Amino acid sequence: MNAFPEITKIEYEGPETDNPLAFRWYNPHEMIEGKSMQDHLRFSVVYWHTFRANGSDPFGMPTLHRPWDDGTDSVENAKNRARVAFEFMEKLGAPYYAFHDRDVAPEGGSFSETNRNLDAVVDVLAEEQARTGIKLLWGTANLFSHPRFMHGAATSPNAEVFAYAAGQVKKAMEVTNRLGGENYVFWGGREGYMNLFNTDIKRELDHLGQFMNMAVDFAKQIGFEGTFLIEPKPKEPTKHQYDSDAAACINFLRAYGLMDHFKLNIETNHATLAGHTMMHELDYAGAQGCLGSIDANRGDLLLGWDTDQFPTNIYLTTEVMLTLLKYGGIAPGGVNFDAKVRRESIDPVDLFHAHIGGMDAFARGLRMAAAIRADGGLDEFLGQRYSNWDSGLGAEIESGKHTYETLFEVMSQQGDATANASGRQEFLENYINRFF
Ligand code: XUL
Ligand code: CO
Repeated sequence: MNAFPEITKIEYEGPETDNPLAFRWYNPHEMIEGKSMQDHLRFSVVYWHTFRANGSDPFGMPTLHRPWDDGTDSVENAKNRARVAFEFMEKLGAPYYAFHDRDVAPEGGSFSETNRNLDAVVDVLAEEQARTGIKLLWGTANLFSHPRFMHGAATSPNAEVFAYAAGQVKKAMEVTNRLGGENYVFWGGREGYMNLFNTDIKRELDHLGQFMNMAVDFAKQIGFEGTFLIEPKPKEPTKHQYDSDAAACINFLRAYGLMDHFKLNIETNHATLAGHTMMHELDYAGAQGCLGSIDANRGDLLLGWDTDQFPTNIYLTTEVMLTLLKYGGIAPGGVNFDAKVRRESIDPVDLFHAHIGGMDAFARGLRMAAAIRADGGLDEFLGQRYSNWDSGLGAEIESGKHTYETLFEVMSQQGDATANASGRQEFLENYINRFF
């Protein structure tokens, strides 16, 4: 393959370089906190945006016409595209990729023909993985594009659609397992509702719980040892998705006995659509032991939908990396660029600019987060802020020695709680800015 003849391997050249096709901050083998940047970040390229997005939007036709794509839905074209994808990832130096079943191979005339198409392209993916050493971060099934899923997949009122979806996930899990995928993702594209007058929430959630438990059983059967991930998103395409945010997902996992088998794949633009920050979603998931992987992108403050832009804001990436480091890193998850070039960025080289920018923004965030941690000011402040829980009454409460009655007694004797200390938010914001 030589789809990008003018591009050679993207190398680290350092902050002083003026080469736009080089990394200024991402130096894969440089050690930070005792681990290489490559192992901290575990960058992953997504197949659906980078190799399937055509630039169309609700107002306009495709703008991205790739020279390697013959414009047909043939299996041959899909195989060729797979080889181009690996040339791109190899030149970029991304160690991982992720795909939906329908990104890589075309839908056939029947369930079985679709599966045969998939197997034919997966042969090429396996060959290319072996040739390049690039690995599969996660696989997933597209249970939202085809009209059969208009009312949902696992939450469809049509039992046969549930059955189709189950069969499709079985196949996608087998393929993920064959390719050594380290995780398997469920993003419930149409698992939600548009109108409560036609929806039985309880029955739909029970079906979704049953569907996920079937995945756990099947993983045991085929020896798939990767992590299952649910990807929260509050809306789009449905008005209200059941997996609306980290808290809703974790409640669902607890309710259906899935906490030992699932973690979350947290996406920046989904967090903001849910009215949260990315840092909030990561910290909440981490606190519950559910931080699995991230879909790295950003939205646009002025637009209310999932624009999936590449992350370039180093304040955001610093917050993300601070939180990932706090919970011991992201492996076996990764930093997966669920992001697309804009429809006006029509040249293949724009795919390189986009990914280089995202990787450098995260590498810089990692460096900044490590510097903040090395300085220790935040930890010191937190330790101080909660220190009255370390001894005396606080320690007694934490260890379970007290009840409402004993605490009523304590306050009756004491008369009031001791005075509060300042939260020092402005001081801390200024402190963080010192590192930029
Ligand atoms: C949709 C989204 C998906 C998932 C995988 O908003 O993020 O691409 O990441 O299905
Ligand atoms: Co995503």
